[in-house]
Amino acid sequence: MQRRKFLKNSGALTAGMLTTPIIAATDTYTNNPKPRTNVSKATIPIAICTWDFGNATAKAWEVLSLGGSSLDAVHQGVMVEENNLDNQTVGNGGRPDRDGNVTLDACIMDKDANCGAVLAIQNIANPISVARKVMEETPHVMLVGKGAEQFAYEQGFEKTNLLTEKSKKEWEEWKKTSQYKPIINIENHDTIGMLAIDKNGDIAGACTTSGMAYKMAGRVGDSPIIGAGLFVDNEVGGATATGVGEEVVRTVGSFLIVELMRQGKSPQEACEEGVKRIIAKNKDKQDFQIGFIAINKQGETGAYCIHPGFTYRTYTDEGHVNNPSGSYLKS
Ligand code: SD4
Repeated sequence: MQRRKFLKNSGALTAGMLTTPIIAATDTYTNNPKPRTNVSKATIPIAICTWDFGNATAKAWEVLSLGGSSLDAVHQGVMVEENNLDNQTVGNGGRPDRDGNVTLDACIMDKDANCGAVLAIQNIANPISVARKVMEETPHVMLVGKGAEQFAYEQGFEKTNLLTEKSKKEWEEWKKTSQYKPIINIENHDTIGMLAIDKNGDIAGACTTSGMAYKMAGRVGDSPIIGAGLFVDNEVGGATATGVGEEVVRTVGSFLIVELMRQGKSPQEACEEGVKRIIAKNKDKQDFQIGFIAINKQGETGAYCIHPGFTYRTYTDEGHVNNPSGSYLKS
């Protein structure tokens, strides 16, 4: 199995940016808030993302370091991967479904719990931008398929052929031996989920993917589902997921991680518990990959992933915290 990197990229200190402890706001949902104590000094602004996407966090960092909002940071950050034709699991150049159509999923969520999503959209290179338009220009949260595409054209997005020659050739090869069966492919998971806190301490997140390669037409995973692939509560923190979306949807994974943080767990503890709950519900399955990343209001981060065969990976910071393009964690 080719080893993949599961990354936690941290935008961090540069000149003029102070580390300011952010005190968790009082929890308005319970009478017994448990803000974490004894946390290390917060480092904000900060941007983290799944996998090995240093260029994406560098872009997010650029926005944050100029005083931009966490919403703009995650939006522009994940767009780097949507536009990266070498990334065959996100945006333009993504692998198609089993019928040869590239269908994309994305969602975005801001500090005020505004959110927008597009599901199974075709012919649009930047689904995250359409998701943001859904959030900002419509009273809705989700638009799907043809409706999402139509909305995108109305908003001025261009029709783009997303199937690159490379992805087309690979799909044609796949058809020769696959017997046209959707596969739970374990090594084609490079969805980008990104979380950021800006200089005001406000949190936002974004998640975008072409989903599983050669999926059944119409299949949607967790990535565009608020609560599953992404969740932000500006009083507590944010989380986003990568891996087999069906498992994340079943456990409402990102919402779960944020709720665990609300109850007092650190982002790392919350990510680990989220993954372990999924494992516990899948004792008979040994062949899937799930990962979560999280940040809390104080600027602490966490990341946890399992790989096929249930090898747990606890990731440790490699220490590049002063590098805007991020510290990262390896499998
Ligand atoms: C999905 N969660 O569609 C996505 C796949 C993924 O990296 O994470 N790929 O199920």
